[in-house]
Amino acid sequence: MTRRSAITLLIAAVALTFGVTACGGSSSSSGEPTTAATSTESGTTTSVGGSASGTLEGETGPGFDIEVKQDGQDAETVKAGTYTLHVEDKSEMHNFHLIGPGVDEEVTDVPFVGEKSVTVTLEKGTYTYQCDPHASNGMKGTFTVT
Ligand SMILES: [Cu+2]
Repeated sequence: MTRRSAITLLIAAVALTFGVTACGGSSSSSGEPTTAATSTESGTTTSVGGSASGTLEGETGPGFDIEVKQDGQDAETVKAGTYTLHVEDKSEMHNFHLIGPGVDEEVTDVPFVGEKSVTVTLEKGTYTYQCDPHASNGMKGTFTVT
């Protein structure tokens, strides 16, 4: 429960960050630089709340297909780090579940249709993404984190 809450907070934080960035185009009266969100990169490498080192795109449905892409290509090998995992769930009969070292995240559940983003920290090892009801029908895949 508490872990779920923490994740929800993380999502809220990410959404907030994106929201602020999206609105940052027009000049605000506060004069606060919009680059503030990225300034943490020069800080120490912290494991909590750090900026994501990349984005992974997950897709499940509408057919019996599930995939994870990075930079528009099938993710086969991914560098360890913190990622924003953006999932597009195109069917009410599939879900998107990522399982691997330190991660057991059902990003979207079966009835859900739409898009969701979560932050995941990937460690060295093999990660499996799957649709739980249809994993035994081959609706799953893996990528390696190095
Ligand atoms: Cu499925």
